[in-house]
Amino acid sequence: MYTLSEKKAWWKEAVIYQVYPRSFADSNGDGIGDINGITEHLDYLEKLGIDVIWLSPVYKSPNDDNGYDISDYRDIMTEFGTMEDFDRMLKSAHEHHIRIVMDLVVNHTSDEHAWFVESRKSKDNPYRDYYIWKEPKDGKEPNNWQSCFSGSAWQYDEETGMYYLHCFSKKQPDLNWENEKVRDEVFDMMTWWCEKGIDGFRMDVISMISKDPAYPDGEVRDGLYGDMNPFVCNGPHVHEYLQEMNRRVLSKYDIMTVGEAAGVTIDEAKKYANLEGTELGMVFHFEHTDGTKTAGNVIEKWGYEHPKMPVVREILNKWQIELEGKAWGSLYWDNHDQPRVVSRFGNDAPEWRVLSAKMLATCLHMMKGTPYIYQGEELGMTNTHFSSIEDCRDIEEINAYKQYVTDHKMVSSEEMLKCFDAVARDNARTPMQWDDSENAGFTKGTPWIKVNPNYKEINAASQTDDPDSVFNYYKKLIKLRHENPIMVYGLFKPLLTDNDAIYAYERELDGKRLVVACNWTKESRKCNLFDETEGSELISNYDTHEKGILKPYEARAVLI
Ligand code: TEU
Ligand code: CA
Repeated sequence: MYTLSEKKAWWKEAVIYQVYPRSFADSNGDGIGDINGITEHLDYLEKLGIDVIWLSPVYKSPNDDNGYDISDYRDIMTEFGTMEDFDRMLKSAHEHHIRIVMDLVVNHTSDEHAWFVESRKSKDNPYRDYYIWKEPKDGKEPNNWQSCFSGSAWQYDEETGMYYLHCFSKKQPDLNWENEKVRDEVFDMMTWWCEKGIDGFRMDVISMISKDPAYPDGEVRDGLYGDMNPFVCNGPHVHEYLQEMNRRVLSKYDIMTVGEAAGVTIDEAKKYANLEGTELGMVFHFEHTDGTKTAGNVIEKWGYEHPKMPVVREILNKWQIELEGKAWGSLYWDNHDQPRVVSRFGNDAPEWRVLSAKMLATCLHMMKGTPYIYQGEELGMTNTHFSSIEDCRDIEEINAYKQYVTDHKMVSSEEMLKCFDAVARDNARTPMQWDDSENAGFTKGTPWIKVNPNYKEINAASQTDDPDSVFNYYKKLIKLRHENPIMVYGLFKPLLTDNDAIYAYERELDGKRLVVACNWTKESRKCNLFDETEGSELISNYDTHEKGILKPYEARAVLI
């Protein structure tokens, strides 16, 4: 019999809700979401029942990458408000029994950060070694690495005739973590936020803070640049640095941490999120999201083929099984870098949207780990349509379009936009759909990015009081997690792994079994997992069931 094996922790029992402030709620009519907009909607989040908000970056930033390029870690982005607004939000969130987790972006800063402004001035500037500078090789870039946002990962700087590394945009120079002064600065800054009373950190690309010191060329996949990932992800000192961070900062506070671990393997995850707690609480992996994008791609990471359920299932089951007893996992479908789950893995046609959104929610929330909900996911918000590059706001899309369509003519505009409709990050960044008034109630001004035209059908106002809404289904899932330790701590066992339509598994704890089955297709399928005479149903997206059958997109969870 399986009994509790993990140490209990509040963040293992919590459900986390990600807010992307720019697109959440605009309180002053400038078209940009802001901190007061979040404060005004805490009642909504309390009603949903979430425990924690993960706040995408709100720090001072020139917004080359919507705040993931920070110019001052101890100040608030002008468009989002002031530190007083932040303090008020934090206090009010705590009064609503909601904790606040900050996004910690310390793989890189903005090129407008005071450290970088100094660093680029001269080779002997005291801040020079805060960043990664290399001499040209044969008059060119030090190696062939492609940045995550297209083009070379190296930027030549006239001032000193050297290149600096930027794994993301050229306005996001990478910090040099080998320099202990950098680590001191980062740990001081983290302590400053902890002292303010925040409840944790989501650490942006934390798996990338230690680079292979040889800086070798990478494999060329698109005919233009090389793949840097093997040399920047899970580098030689990353665990050492995180253990130091843990000793010096994290272990002193009752906070939660989640590392965004691009390129993480299961073996690496077991170290980052080890149950002894010497590094981080948990990590995000990308195998079921970015990892399933590669099938039949148009170019590099861009494609539009829908991943098949058995592929997704195999990945998720493998992570469930292998982390057991070794590390705590995180569960997510969506975030601000991913397309909308109902469009990607479900079916966003009007007749199936609600059913498939609920099915996917069931499938994820009944697994082992801490679940994350991305703003609008609880409404079944969908991908949008990009009719031209003018509709796009994300630097990743804009740069990729320039590289592959405009400059190198490797892909047609139609083909690229088709990829964007399927996987672009802006799908997640269209404004939150609050009601059916103009601009979905997001702003009284002109929104910084187009509102998804389906806001009249899909919005919070029409769902909060409708017992059959996606919103109330998520609310129920969250409540169930709070009431049923088996959902949090139960052992995961896969079921029906040969079935091409049904994703099924069970959880086990203290002699009880929780059986979960989800039909990922729009056809009825045979399923003999449930004996109608035994157990009690925790949740389903159908009111009535047919014996031996799962109806289209039907999901059931039964406690036996
Ligand atoms: O994302 C890291 C990352 O790997 C992303 O590039 C993501 O997987 C990719 O865009 C999907 O195609 C983090 C942040 O979440 C992202 O918003 C930032 O742009 C990036 O780091 C740089 O800070
Ligand atoms: Ca605003």
